Amino acid sequence: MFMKGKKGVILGVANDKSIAYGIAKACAAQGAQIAFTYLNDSLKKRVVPIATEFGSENLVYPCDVSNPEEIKALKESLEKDLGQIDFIVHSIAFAPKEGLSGRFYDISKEAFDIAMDISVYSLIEITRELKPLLSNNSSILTLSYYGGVKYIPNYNLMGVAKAALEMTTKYLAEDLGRDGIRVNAISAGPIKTLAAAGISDFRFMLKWNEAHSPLKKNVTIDEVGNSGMYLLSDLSSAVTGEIHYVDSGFNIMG
Ligand code: 0WD
Repeated sequence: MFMKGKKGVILGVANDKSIAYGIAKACAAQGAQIAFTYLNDSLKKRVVPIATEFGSENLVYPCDVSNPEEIKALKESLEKDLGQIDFIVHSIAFAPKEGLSGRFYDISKEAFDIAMDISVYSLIEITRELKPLLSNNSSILTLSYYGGVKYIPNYNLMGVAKAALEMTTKYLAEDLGRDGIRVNAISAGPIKTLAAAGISDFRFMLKWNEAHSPLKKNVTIDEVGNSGMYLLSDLSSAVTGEIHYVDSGFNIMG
């Protein structure tokens, strides 16, 4: 029971295919108490049954991270219902469709700002707003992708956002280390989820990864979940600012 006695919040469950769901499953199996958020009413219908599955039916809150008021309200609700927390999972990203295909130089400033706001700045804002609730032995986890390090076809604007997210992880790790708060990212291999459906030719990415990774297979949300549990638990008490690849080893290939 590596998460026994630990309480936390997971943002970014859209359905039971979400990476955040895999992380919730692994943390719950190790004894964590988990609060969940949902983006909007149509996703609420999917998130409530998932929260119920983990005994968290009274710990489900709205949070559209593009709305600072909803982040502030989340802090109030968590404080009331959980008091102190020990972990935060930020499994959220969004880029307008125009940023995920076509010529890169055509991206509008509006699309760029939206992608950076929701996929990157939200990690900073959530961390700042929830920091008063974080224990001095806590862990924050976000999700990245290799397209933030190397060119990946069609990943375009999200690649730039992931590069910014990875550096945000490192600067936050330095800043919060003095408070006993660790900040890490998992760079996951491609997985068929709702968010992935927005990326043109995603099936090709899956096939390419499978064929060219050392393990010759794609990763599952359970595998990402297990690694996430490790980074959120005291098993990784000396690990911070890390971008941990859970990608069947794809990133080492030349
Ligand atoms: O191949 C993949 N699926 C990979 C995903 C490989 C490597 C990394 N990732 C990352 C994603 O970029 C993202 O950061 O993992 C994270 C989770 O993505 P996911 O599990 O693949 O996708 P999904 O199940 O769709 O969850 C992402 C959720 C949103 O779902 P939709 O599909 O409705 O956009 O992020 C949430 C939303 O629930 N989200 C928001 N939450 C709060 N406020 C917002 C927002 N404004 N926008 C999106």
